[in-house]
This record gives sequence, structure tokens and C-alpha cells, in this order.
Amino acid sequence: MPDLDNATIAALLERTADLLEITGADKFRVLSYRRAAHAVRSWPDDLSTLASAGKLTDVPGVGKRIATSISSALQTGSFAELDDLEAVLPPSLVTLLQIPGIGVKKAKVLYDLLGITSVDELEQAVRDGRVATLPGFGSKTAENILSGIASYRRFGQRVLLSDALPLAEKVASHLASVPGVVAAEAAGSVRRRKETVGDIDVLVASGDGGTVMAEVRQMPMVTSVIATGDTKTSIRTTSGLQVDVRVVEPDSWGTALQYFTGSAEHNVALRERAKSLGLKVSEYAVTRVADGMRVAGATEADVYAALGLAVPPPEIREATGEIEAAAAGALPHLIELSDIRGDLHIHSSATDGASTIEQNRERAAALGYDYLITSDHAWGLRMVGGLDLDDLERQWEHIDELNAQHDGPHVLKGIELNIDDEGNVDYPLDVLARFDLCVASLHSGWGQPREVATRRIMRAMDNPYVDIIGHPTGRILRRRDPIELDIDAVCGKAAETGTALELDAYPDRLDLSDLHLRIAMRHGVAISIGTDAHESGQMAYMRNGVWQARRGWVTPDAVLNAQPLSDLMRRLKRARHA
Ligand code: DGT
Ligand code: CA
Ligand code: CA
Ligand code: ZN
Repeated sequence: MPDLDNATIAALLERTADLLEITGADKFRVLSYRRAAHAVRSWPDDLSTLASAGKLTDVPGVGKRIATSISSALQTGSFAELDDLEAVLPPSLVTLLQIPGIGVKKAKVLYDLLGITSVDELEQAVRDGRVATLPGFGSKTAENILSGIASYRRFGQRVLLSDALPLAEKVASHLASVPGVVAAEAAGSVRRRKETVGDIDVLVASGDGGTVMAEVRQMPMVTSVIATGDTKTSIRTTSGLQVDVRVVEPDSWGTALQYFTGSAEHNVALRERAKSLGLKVSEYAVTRVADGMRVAGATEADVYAALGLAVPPPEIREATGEIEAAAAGALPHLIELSDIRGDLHIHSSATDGASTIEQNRERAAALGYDYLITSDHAWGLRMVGGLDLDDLERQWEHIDELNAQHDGPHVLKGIELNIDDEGNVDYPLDVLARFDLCVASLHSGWGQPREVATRRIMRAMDNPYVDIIGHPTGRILRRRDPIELDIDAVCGKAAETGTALELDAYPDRLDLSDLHLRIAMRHGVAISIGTDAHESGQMAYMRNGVWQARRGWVTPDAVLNAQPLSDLMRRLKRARHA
């Protein structure tokens, strides 16, 4: 039996907290589930290992009772408290919480007073005016709910890669151990490391599909079987995700993996190329049209080679030039996680982070880094306790002491400046000059017209000490649209001023997007990959950033934090002014 992954368990705990709150349960009980969910999500190792050692309570925030729930979830895919809640509450109630602007409190009022349990019912109630009259709602809120419903319909069905990937890998590694199975791998958008995925596709090579499918239907995270046969089974899992499992004969593994990795657009382009070469590519084999003779199929490399192509990395199979590049022997040498030498966006407990600079530094050492930044919020963001000049003096002194100890990654004195409405940043120039490097980001003004937002960022780039623009479009996947920018103009300005653009690796940001990264690469802009960690465990998000970078055709020479420290410092904008 595969055990559930941490993200899935965290989602179950979170759902329990939501449902408890909707039923009006004791708030400490609700909080205990939320705290546990949070801790489980950022716990670095598999909980199943801890569970078998009887040590689940080692996870901060996990007491005896929740440990019992987690053990049960690991074995059966659920636990009694959640099952009881789901028995009395309609399951669609949880989907209301996925609408931006609807938290548990609002969902509870909607449920208690109007009996609303689904998105469609909610939309109806807003339109006929019932929602605006609810206590604590009003017409402005009702309007926001409508736009929330619209954006839910636009993004709501897709799941973050970071939530889907662990589940996909669990299923694949479990099926790999089923008797008769030669190979099992996650395909589809998960393999292409797309930032959000619609469903999980797992491909299995075996001569005995029946045995594989029987195993699939029994996995503990299965809540329902959508369809099942000897070659394909689709299941729904506890996290709501659909998983499609396909079984092929081992000698078709290569073509099947190619086909189910996609993208659909890449497949179409590939098949056109095959046709022009007198070949036909199916899910089972590459054959010659003239005589039906099979020329490839067992491995992906054979399939591409039969078409005269080098194998494009899955991340770039989107029919945006990779086939031409593969034909010309000109595929890019994409950045890899092992190229990364440091992290250039990290918060500490001096502002809204949870870990101390020492803890972040220890984590950086464990990741094998040469350096890391401390980039807390500047004083303009008072709500999160942004640093004033005295705070900075103290922090710098502390960092100097740490760096004097030599044994560990070098800590860079950084800051995350706030770009205000005019494009100005916190602190006077003489203070900015004293940082090793400055990241400047937008934290407000979403929905500004394109010209205004573009001008604001361009003005910030005129500041000689703004080395990096952080999360340039401010998007939050599934929740907030990117601010509209003239990205071509922004990249042109970045190249001209020597300002780097960040790829924020936080799993629901991944900002810049893959398309924006390609534009940045064309302009020769330096890219900084930063995790935006607010807790040292989140520094592991670097891998999400690297995947996104690869989707944007980013090469290691373009990435600031793939350089040794001395080269990094030389390439910062401020080095031009020194
Ligand atoms: P998703 O699930 O929406 O995140 O995206 P994918 O790419 O995983 O799409 P999915 O799950 O519908 O199908 C998996 C792969 O199967 C896809 O990447 C390529 C292949 N495929 C699916 N539909 C088509 C199609 O209509 N034409 C072609 N050529 N390939 C397809
Ligand atoms: Ca898929
Ligand atoms: Ca699929
Ligand atoms: Zn930040």
C-alpha cells in the first residue's frame, strides 16, 4: 500500500479544520488542526517513516490525537473525525472555500442562513440579492463574490504542481513495485512541471494490466473509481485530484511515455514532422508508412531519434520552438538544481518570517549553498514590522558576527524594499548603498492600468541600488491575476539598467511565468531565483523555481544565484556604480 504524501495529509487536516469551523466547533480544536496541517506541509521527510517509528508527535503541533488521525490516514486514506464531519455536511461545501474572498466565516453564514452548499447556488443567491442583505456582507462584498466565482471558474479546477507532484510520485513508485511491472512514471503536465495541473497521468509498463489496475483501485487515497479497464483506470483521490493510470506493453513504453507526456500541441507538431518523413507515430510504435515496418517504440530516445531529433527536456515540450531546436542540434542547456549556489530571497524572524538567520543559514549549509540572503521587509511595510534604521544596524552587526565564523554559507545583507505608487522605494540612497543587494517588489496596486504599473516598475529600476525586482507581476496562482505589465518594455529597461528580474520560487507565485522568462532571456536580462521562504524549510522551494526556469528556457549563465559569490557581486547593478 502506498502511504499518503505529506501534502495530501496536510490537505485532509486543513479540510477537517474548515469543516469543524463551519459546524461551529471550539476554536482551539480548529486551530490545533490548522497548526498541524501547516507543520505537516513543511515537514521535510515522509510522515510514514515517522509513523512506523511511532514518532508522529515529533512534528511540532501534532499531539496524540492528531497523530492517531494521521496514522489512520496513512493506512486508510482518511480518519474518523473527518469521516464524521463529511457524513453530516455536504461535500460541495468545501468547494465554496476555494472561491477567492470566501473564508470559513462567510461560508458558515451562507450555509447557516441561506443553506448554500455549492458554487451555483451561491451565484444564484448573489444575483437575486439575498447575499448582500446577510449580516456582515453588503453589496460590495456581493460584487466581490461574483468576481471570485468568475476567477474560481477560470483557475479553480487546476491544482498547484507542488500539491500534485508528491502524490504522482507516490502512485508511480508504488505501482513500480507491483509484480510484473517493468517501469512506472508520472507523465502529462506533471512531468512537464507545469505550474498547475488538471489531473495526474501515470504510465506503467507491464504485460499484466489486470494486476496493476486491481492494485490501483485499492490504493488508500482513492475516494471513487471513475472508470476502470485493463489498460486505463481513472480514480478520484482524497485531495480531489483525478489520477489516470495507463498500462502499456514494455516494448511500447517509449512511444507511450512520449505521447502521454505531451503537451498535446507538441504531439501534434511531432506527428506532422513524422508524416513529412514518411513515418507514423502512435501510442504503440513509430512505423514506416510505406511498409508498416516498426522502427522505434521501446524508449523515448529511440522515438525522437527515429524522427531525427535530440530529446527535448519534458519542461519545454510546448510546441514553442523546441522541435526546431532539437532538429538543429540546438536545444538549450537548461539550468539544473545542482547549478544553484545560493538563495536570494529569504525572510527571517526579524519581520514576518518564522526562522532566525542562523536557522536559515543552517538550512543553506544543508542544501550545499555558498551563500544566502537575509531579505526582510523594509520599513514601508509596517504591518509586518518592516525594519527601521536601528533594526538594520543591529541585523548587520549580527550578520557580520556570523560571517566572521567562516564555517558556513556567507550571509548577504539584503532587504525586500516596497515599490510605492510612484515607483519610489524605502530608505534614502546612502542607506541603500550599505546593503549587499536590494530586492524591490510591489505589494499593492493590483488592477492598476498597464501603463501605470509599467511606469512604476521602470522608475524603481532607475534607482542605482535596486538590484532585483522581486515577484514582478505579483500574481498568486489560483487567487490573484498578474499585474498587467508591458513585459517587453520592462525587460528592455532591466537589460539597460542592469537590473535583474526575480523568478520567485514560492509554489503559488512562480513569478515570472515561463513565457515572461523567455522574453527576459531574449533581452539578456539576469534572472534571480529566490524562494521567498518565510520559514527555513521553505528554502526547498528552490526546486520549484528551477523547474519553472527550465520551462522558460533559462540557462545557468543567465541566473545570478548560479554564479560563485564573487561573480554574483560583480554582476549586481550596484557594481556599476561602485
Ligand atoms: P493537464 O492535465 O490539463 O494539466 O495537462 P496534460 O498535458 O497532462 O493533459 P491530459 O491529462 O489531458 O493528457 C495527457 C497527455 O496526453 C497530454 O499531455 C498529451 C496527450 N494528449 C491528450 N489529449 C490529446 C490530444 O487531443 N491530442 C494529442 N496529440 N495528444 C493528447
Ligand atoms: Ca494531466
Ligand atoms: Ca489525464
Ligand atoms: Zn518576500
